[in-house]
Amino acid sequence: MRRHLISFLLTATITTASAQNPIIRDQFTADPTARVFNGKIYLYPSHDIPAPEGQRQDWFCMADYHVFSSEDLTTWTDHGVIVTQAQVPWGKPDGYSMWAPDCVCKDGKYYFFFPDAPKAGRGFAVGVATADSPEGPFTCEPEPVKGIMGIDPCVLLDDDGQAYIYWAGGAIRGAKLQADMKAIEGDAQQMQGLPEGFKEGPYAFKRNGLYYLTFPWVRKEGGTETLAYAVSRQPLGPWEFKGLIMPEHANRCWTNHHSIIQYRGEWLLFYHQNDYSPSFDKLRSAHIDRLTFNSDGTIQEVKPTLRGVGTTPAGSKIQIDRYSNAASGVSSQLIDTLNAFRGFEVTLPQRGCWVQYNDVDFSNVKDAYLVVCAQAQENTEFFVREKNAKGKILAKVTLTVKSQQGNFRRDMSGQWITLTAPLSYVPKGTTDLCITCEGKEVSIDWIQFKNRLHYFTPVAKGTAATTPDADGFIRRWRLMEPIPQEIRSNVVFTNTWLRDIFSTELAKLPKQKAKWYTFDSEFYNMKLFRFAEKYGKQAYGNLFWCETTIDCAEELSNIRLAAGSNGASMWWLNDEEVLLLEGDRRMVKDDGVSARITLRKGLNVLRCAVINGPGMSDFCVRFIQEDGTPVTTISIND
Ligand code: FUB
Repeated sequence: MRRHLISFLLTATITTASAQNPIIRDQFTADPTARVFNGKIYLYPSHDIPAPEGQRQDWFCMADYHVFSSEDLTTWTDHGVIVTQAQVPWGKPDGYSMWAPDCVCKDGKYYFFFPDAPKAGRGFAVGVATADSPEGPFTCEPEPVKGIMGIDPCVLLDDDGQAYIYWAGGAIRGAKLQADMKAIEGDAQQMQGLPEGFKEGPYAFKRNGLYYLTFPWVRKEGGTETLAYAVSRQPLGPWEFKGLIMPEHANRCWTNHHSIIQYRGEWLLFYHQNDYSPSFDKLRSAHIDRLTFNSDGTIQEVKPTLRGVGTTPAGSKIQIDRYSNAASGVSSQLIDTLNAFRGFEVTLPQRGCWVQYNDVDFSNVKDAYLVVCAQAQENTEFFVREKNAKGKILAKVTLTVKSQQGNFRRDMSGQWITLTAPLSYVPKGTTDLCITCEGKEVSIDWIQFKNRLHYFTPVAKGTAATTPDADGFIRRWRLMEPIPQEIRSNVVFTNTWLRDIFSTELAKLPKQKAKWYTFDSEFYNMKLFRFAEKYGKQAYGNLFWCETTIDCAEELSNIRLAAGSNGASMWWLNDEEVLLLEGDRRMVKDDGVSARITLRKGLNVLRCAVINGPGMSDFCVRFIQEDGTPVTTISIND
């Protein structure tokens, strides 16, 4: 039997999207089938594309399938293409008919069911591709499933291991699947008890012993699709029609297509809309909203939201244009109609307007400030508050018109302008935010709570010893508060000038009354100018004394000290000069390397002096072996 291996490695550029609705923000994703595998949500949508030349321009056009996954409903990873039309042995290589798929896992194997146009004949057949992982690679069966002519396959795995397949094509049909999942058992049956009117996209599931058959349904002449459902005590019906899950889309997107899963205790409805293509509804995007069951098993109608589900980290770009709730008059629109994936902005037209964005997680926000991407035509102000329009103020953002274009939309290079504002209050845990307009009209793309970089962490007395990082860089240092220097230009850093100043200052060192601080650097290089900014009198024009104590279990001979500094520096090991980096330098790893030296068994003191005039000061240092590999087996004490 000829089998076709579809290698996802060829196409998998893994990208992530931090998403509300639509959840995938760099391509079109219709007919979203979600499944939970190994504790993660996997999403198998159709992949709408604009029709290439020679294809019908006003119809659905799909050439392949991607799979996406998420654990938090907010960040989605695109695992790349899993099946393409050219790789389906029985499919038309240029059919562009890879409509709504499904994927299920039985006995550790993944079965991906998909419709496609067959090479011979008209209409659609349904194929299966199998894999050992939900991300593929998938291997296509050589023939389509016999007895199924139609679209939108969906598989239900019952508690006893029996699988059922449902599909559409004129009516909704169903059948048992054979144990190998590749053929149906017996004849297909038309599902009974469903309402009159066009139906497609069946999605079946079981909850509390009750079978649910859910489907897009056109309930009235000239209407568009709703999502509806029926229930039964049998997997293949007859069904009792119950009503709507979601009414027609307000913007008249003709199709809707969905799936329903339970994940971490919540029921979720995946469906689609055409937000990124408002004037052509064959380019659609997947959405998620919460779904609620009544105690009698009936389903409450779902109101589509822009916000969708999931918690948004406060440190990410919070797309408040995807709001949970807003005052009347507030609108959300595409930023760039020629590039819809650029996203949306929300406009608050006047004072008193507000927009609410729910479930923002502040647990990782520490010592932060606010960054906003916004624009206005006139001077204005908006506040970021907690919970609602009367809530506690986190930040006040003032926009003052000053750019050459007369607004804030773009700077000279065409980028949106970002502004920052201090925070007067930081909420705890997860909470809702509300933005209130306090002046004239303002449009906002996103807001973000950004933690300040700390560069280094103070080390308390008695803290356990540390080690160099994986590359051997020593990150724990005692720093003396900087000694300001009158240096107008770094051209003075000649050998004799440096020797003179370093020996003078070294002689004074034992009597210095200056304060010492011990830090672990967050980076491989110790950013001395940041230290000076925080603890010194000036950030530029300083001499810095830096020391560290190295504890060696054994003597290490024939090693070298490799250092880089901005600007000049001198290095002593156990009071012996080992290296001088002279001249006006940038900090470069291993810029200067000492002669062979020895780290003795026990404690060793490494000291350096770094001097710089009008520039940012930092240094990095490590010990290297004869062959250039870093020494990492030493301990660093405070
Ligand atoms: O995506 C193409 C077709 O549109 C699907 O198969 C239908 O369910 C409808 O969503």
